[in-house]
Order: sequence, then structure tokens, then C-alpha cells
Amino acid sequence: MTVREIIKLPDKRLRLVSEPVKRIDASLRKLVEDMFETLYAAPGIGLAGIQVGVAKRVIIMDLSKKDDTRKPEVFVNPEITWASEEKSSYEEGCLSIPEYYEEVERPAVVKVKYLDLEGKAREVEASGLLATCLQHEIDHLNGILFIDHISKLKRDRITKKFAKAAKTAKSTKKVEA
Ligand code: GNR
Ligand code: NI
Repeated sequence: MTVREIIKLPDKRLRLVSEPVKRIDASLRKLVEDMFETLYAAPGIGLAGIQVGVAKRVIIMDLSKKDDTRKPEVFVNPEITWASEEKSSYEEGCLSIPEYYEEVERPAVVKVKYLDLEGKAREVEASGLLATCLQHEIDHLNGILFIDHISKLKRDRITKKFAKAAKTAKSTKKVEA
């Protein structure tokens, strides 16, 4: 198992629409293992393939509390089949937008169909943190980030901040080299 690098804003790959998984094979299982290693190292509660640079429709999650038994969950080709009218708001963060947190309003309850790692079709009705996290991760598969759900003013501020930081890092590297 290997911790992979998490790609961050302003990396354009975060805007890619990921491709459906065609076959659940050894390479997908290896990707999932590495994603868990990466998630636990971060640490975070969910991760989409594209965050480690792989544009496949796979997400992983572990909502267990610190020090509790781990509860790894894998969702292959997840699709929202129903979303409640009722909304709920949660303070979100993203490993690809480090150290930025903002309230995001989303449907409070969603039904999601997906395949498990054995290729078995499943459906879950999710509420609370699971609903939030599933929607956040499925957004990643469609090139959408949580900052797309906040005001343009806040989004532009954070986008510019990360673009500037990347530019500075690049010029610093040149001096070091
Ligand atoms: O670790 C994460 N925490 C989190 C908190 C609130 C709402 C969503 C998330 S997902 C995030 C990890 C991540 O960036 N997944 O894509
Ligand atoms: Ni994220």
C-alpha cells in the first residue's frame, strides 16, 4: 500500500469528469488500497479517484471516529437516484483545498446506487454526514468542488489565493534549483 500525492487547487485535473469503471480488477483494488492509505495519512473522511490523479468513478470513505474501529467503504460508479427537497448545511473542507472551510447547503437526504468492490449492485439512503460526504465526493467525479456551491465572491478569493501560492512555490523552486 502506498500513500499517493493528493492533487490540489489550482491543478486543472480537479475539473475533469471521471470515466465509469468498466471492470473491477486487480488494478482497481490496488487503487482503492492506496486511496485508503492516502485518506488515513491525510487524514480525511472521503476521497475521490481524481484527487490522486486517477479519473475513474470511484470514491472511498471512512466516517468512523478517531480511535474507533475503522469502517472503510467503497463506492464504484455511484449515482444519486433521489435527493430530498429538504436541505441541510454543513461546514465542508476538501483535501484538495487545504485549510479552507465553509458552510455548504445540499439536499439533506439522498439515495445513491453504486457497485461494491465485489461488483454487487447496492443502494443506500444517506442522511447526515454520509449524505454530505457522498455528494461532495460524487461532485469530484463530475469536476465540481465544494467552493462551486458558495458565493462567487468567496470562491474567487480562495481560487486566487491558491493560484498565487502555486506561483510563489514555482518561483521559489527555480531559485533553489
Ligand atoms: O476530509 C474531508 N472532510 C469533509 C468534511 C466535510 C465535508 C466533506 C468532507 S470530504 C473531505 C475529504 C475530501 O476532500 N474529499 O473529497
Ligand atoms: Ni474533496
